[in-house]
Amino acid sequence: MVDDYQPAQTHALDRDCTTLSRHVLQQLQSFGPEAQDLSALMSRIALAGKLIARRLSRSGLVEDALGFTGRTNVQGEEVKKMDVFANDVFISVFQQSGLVCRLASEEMEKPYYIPENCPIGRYTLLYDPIDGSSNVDINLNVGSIFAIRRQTGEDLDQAASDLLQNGHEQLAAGYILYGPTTVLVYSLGRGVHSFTLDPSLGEFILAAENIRMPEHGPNYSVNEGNFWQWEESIRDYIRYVHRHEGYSLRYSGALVGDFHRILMQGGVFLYPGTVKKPEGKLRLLYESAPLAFLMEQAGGRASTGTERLLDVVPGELHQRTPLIIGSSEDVELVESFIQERIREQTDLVAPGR
Ligand code: P6P
Repeated sequence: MVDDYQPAQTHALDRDCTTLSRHVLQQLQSFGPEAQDLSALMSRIALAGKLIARRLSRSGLVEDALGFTGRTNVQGEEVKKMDVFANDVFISVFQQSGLVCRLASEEMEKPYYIPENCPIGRYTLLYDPIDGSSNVDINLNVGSIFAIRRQTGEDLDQAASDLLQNGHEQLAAGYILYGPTTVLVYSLGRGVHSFTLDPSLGEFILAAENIRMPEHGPNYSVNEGNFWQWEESIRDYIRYVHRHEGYSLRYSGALVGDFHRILMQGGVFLYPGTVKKPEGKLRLLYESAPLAFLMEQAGGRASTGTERLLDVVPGELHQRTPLIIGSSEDVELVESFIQERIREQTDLVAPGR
C-alpha cells in the first residue's frame, strides 16, 4: 500500500474524464446552484444528442425513422419522422428534471410547458431538433441547434413574450452535429468548446477548447440556385468570389454541417433574403441567434447584412432572419457590397446629400 498516493497525470485519462458536465463547472469556476443547474442542463442536452444519434445510426433499419409524417409544421414545411422523434426526445430528457420549464421549437407553434419544473426550473430551451432533416433519407449530416435562456416573470398567460429579446440574453448556445462522429459544440459565453461522443464510453469527451476563427477563410457557403432571387448586392458578392482565386463553394443544404465547416476552417455562410422574401428562410431564436452567439465567441461575426445578428429583437417566436456568418473579414466583405448598393440607392433618391 502506497502512502501519499499521487495519481499518474496521464493526459489520456484526464481527457477522458473531462466530460461535458465537468467542463461546464470548470468554465463557470463554481459549484454553486446555478453552475450545477447549467451543468445538469448541458448533460440532459448531451443525453438528447446520444438518443438522436442512436436513432439516426439505425434510421435505415427501424421503421418510422425515414420519410415524412404527412403533416406540415408551423412553418408550412413537411414534417419528417425524425423531426418528430427528435422534438420529443428533447422534451423527454427534461421531464422530471426540475430544470427547464419551457421548450420552444421549430416543430411547435407554441412553447411546450413542463409544469412540474416551472416553480423551480427558470430556464427555457429553444431548439431546432433536427436541422436539415431532408438529409436524413440520404445519409448525410444533420444537426440539432439549441439555446438556453432564463425565464423572466411568471408567464402566467403562457404567451412566452419574455423570449422576444435579443441574442445577448442567451445564457448558453450550441449544436450537435450528427456526422461520421457525433460532435457537440457549445459556449456559456466563455469561449467555444467541442466534444466528441465516444460510443464506447457513452460520453462526450473534450476535443477542442477555446476554438478561434481565422479572420479569413477559403469557403463560401450559399445556395447559388437562388442567385436570380437575391438583391443585386448579393449577386455582386457572388460575382466577386467567382472572379477571385482562393474561394471554394461548399454547401450541404444542412445549416449545422455548413456552419461547423466555417467554424473550423474559416470563410462565410450566407442565407440572405430574396427580393420576394427579404426576411430569408432561417429562424432567429433557435437557429441564427445560437450560431451567432457561438461565432462571436470564436472571434467571428454574424449579421443580417445590415445589423449585428445578436442585436435583433424578434417580434414573434418563429421570426425568420437573413444570415451572414463566419470569419470577420469575409462577413465584412459581404456587408460592403450591401452598403455600396444602399449608398447608390440613396444617391439616386437624394443626389448630393
Ligand atoms: P435551401 C434546412 O431545410 C435548412 O433549414 C438549413 O438547415 C439549411 O441551411 C437551409 O434550410 C437550406 O435551404 O433553400 O438551400 O434548401
